Amino acid sequence: MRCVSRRTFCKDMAVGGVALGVSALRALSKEALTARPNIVLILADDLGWMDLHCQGNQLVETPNLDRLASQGMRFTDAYAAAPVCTPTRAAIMTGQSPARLGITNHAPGHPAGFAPPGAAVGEADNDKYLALRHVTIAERLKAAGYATGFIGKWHLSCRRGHRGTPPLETDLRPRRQGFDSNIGGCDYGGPPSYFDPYKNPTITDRRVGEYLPERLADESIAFMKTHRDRPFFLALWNYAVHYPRQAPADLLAKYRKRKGRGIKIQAYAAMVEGLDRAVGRVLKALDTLRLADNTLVIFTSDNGSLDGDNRPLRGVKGYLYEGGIRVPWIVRWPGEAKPGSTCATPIISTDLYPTLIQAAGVAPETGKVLDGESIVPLLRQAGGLRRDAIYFHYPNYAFHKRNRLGSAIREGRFKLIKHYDDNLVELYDLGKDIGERRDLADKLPEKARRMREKLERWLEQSGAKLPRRALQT
Ligand SMILES: [Ca+2]
Repeated sequence: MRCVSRRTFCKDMAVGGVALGVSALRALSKEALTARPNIVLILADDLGWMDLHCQGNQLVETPNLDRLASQGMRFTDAYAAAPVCTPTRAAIMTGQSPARLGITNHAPGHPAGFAPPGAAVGEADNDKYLALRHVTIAERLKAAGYATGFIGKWHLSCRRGHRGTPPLETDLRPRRQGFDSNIGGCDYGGPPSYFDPYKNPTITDRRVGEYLPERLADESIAFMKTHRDRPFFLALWNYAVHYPRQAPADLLAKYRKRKGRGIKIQAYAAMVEGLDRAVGRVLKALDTLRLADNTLVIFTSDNGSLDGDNRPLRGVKGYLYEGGIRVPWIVRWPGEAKPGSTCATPIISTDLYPTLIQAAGVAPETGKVLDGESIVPLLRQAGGLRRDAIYFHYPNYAFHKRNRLGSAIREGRFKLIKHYDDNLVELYDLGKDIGERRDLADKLPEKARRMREKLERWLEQSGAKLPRRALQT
């Protein structure tokens, strides 16, 4: 049951259902004896699975995140809950899937029923913000005594599309969802510029020339200093590496001549290292403040890359192919997660909520359906997960992309994508074909039928909203 290899992962999938009871009990008693860890949850925006050096990118340098991986566990088969921003962020905050939440596209998205010219199906209806009725991970941790700080991009308070009806956008920001403080979090999908002052109403003293990732690092360090004597939960949700593609001059110069596999756009590569540099300062501050040993650090991304070289993965942000949803995911938890280890069990954004609940020793949820599952047993190499599949639902059109509306299931090494325009499926063996080149739906019809039925059952149980027929003929 050790979480080290793909072979082990398949074993986990087969026997995980029987094994959890004992390990969960053991885990709880251990928590009762351990002081509550600080939690630093670092999210990158639009950072792809192949964008980091420790993920195999030979041309991009990310020494700080590489070091973080060497000090903790790197998940090779980690997924964003959605191929775009807002639904993944909602899933992280609630532990519920975008399908169940009814938040399936980036805010503000299109009006319900929207279909690009010639499309066969129109979009499912889609909520454009995270309603206050949801109990968030920040609210749970705050109630348990954590100091809670939000710094960066929120993108869960968008109000456009709900004009004229309450609530106000300002009433949907992080401070109304469990965070004591908020710097940067409002309805912005991305800054107009990373260097110039912009109208983010939560940053009132921006200085010309300041690089936003560095500023967010400064604010994170200040938050940790202020709360160093009590457990804290810091959500550092970077705006980088979302466009516009802007990086410090020295990094732009460094990458200007760099060409080859791993770099599609040089300014983007420079920006990835710019993010790494800023995150490195936050990690260094944890050392300086002597907090690192009792701090759980998680680094991941909200969806696949738009501007990176995603090879060998197929697709980009906005697609249900691996390039749209598979993301880097690193966890450093001294004394709990083995340094330099990797894990190939598929995990997904919705797992963060129950993971943090367990890590903090907070009482488990009652009366709430959680779609995620705690990955603490994987971190401790003490067992597998109960579930045998993870699911995706994207019944919307991404901006600037001609994606097909679909849903997907990953079960073991296989992945099936269902399309709503022609009602057909694609089936891939990711174990042999990570690039999703060989569709096996015709070759393995029985497997395809069974996985399709399982996916459809899950959609029904989740109350997923389905695409409509296109409005135009
Ligand atoms: Ca994003």
